[in-house]
Amino acid sequence: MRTTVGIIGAGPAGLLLARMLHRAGVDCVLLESRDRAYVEERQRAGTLEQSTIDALRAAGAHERLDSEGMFHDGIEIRFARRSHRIDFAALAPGRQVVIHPQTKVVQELIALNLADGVPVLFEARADRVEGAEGDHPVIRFTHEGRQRALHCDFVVGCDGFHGISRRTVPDALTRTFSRRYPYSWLGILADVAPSCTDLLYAHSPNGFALHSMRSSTVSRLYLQVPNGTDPGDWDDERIWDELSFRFAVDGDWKLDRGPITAKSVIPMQSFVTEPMRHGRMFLAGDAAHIVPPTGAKGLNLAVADVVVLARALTAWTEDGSTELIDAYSDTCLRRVWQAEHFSWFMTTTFHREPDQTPFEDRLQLTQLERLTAGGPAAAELADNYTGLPIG
Ligand code: RFL
Ligand code: PHB
Repeated sequence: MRTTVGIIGAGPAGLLLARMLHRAGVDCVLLESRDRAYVEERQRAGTLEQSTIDALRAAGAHERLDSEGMFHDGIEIRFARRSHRIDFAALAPGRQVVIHPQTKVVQELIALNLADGVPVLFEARADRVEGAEGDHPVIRFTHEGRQRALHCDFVVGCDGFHGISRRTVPDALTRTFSRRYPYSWLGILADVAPSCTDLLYAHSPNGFALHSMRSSTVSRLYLQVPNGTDPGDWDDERIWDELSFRFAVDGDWKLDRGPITAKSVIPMQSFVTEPMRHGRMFLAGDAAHIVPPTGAKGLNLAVADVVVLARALTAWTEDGSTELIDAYSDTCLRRVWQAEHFSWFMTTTFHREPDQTPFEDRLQLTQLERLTAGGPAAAELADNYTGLPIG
């Protein structure tokens, strides 16, 4: 099998890249280790920033986004029993975020790619990439029990944090940066109308909580829990009680409860590998970097990477130019580090360290006062949350 661009991984990064390349007339093949149903149902991100909205619209992958997405002009922040709004309309004019589940983005992109005849091979596991240093890289993969080869001009590793692409690069040629946080999130889906209008981020004496949503009848909520927590130790009543405590404000607001339909524990980690290129293999999305979900940046970064890469690969295909390809890693990493910083900042401002001191409590509250006072700190938060332009 032969193609111009061999893409490993049909998450949002791989699927959007395939869509953009196909529309630009660049031939590609997408290999995905899981089956279609698994990929379409995997619960992940919820919030898309302005540049992601723009990218999905430009790629003609916006039908469900525009008809089902819940657009928001702000977020709510709670601490010390008081509620504050970060008003994007005033602080970052013209920029919004939309709550639109990753499952729907992935479903729409799969349908569009298949309808266009883009080869998306499910249950096709890439085993290794060979010859990335030369002009003819090959992806060795297993499909329907057979070993196969995909010969390419370029390989793009969009295979997520646990994929094989990153491991292809010799250790001596990369530098990695990482941080593990001493807490995780317990995430739930519940059949109940959201009790908030905007996304709600809460700092409390018991740690962080987040109220998000999936529709007008389904809520998505998260609680900070210690690493190693077993979701089985948290029955529904205990989860709702703890969420109610962490969101509590003075006044008559209350958290509505409903049946919990899914429960999982999510670790928190920051990670970056540099550079995001090895010869003719590029890394994009979670394969190259991950962020703790507090800043809602992971999927947005994945989209920004592939927008930059699609442009570069299209230019190469059209006239052989390598300027954009050569700039890919540096262009993306500038934006990646901005998002890494923002995600770390949001995480450490809202979460409680296991051995947190009263002094650190006061520092967090002081930071939150600054963020919600409407001045430059609020403007910076709005700017980062709604997302930087794609370079
Ligand atoms: P993905 O989505 O992990 O897709 C990688 C794909 O590669 C496949 N694969 C392979 N295929 C073939 N051969 C192999 N050897 C392979 N190895 C792996 C996998 O099966 C998979 O299909 O990476 P991608 O495309 O880079 O997308 C990244 C996003 O999924 C991720 O950053 C976000 O979900 C992060 N995230 C959020 N991002 C946001 O922008 N906004 C949010 O609100 C947000 N909330 C979240 C999140 C992530 C969360 N979790 C569960 C980590 C909330 C949560 C709870
Ligand atoms: C979500 O809706 O899943 C979500 C929203 C905002 C975040 C993280 C997750 O920061």
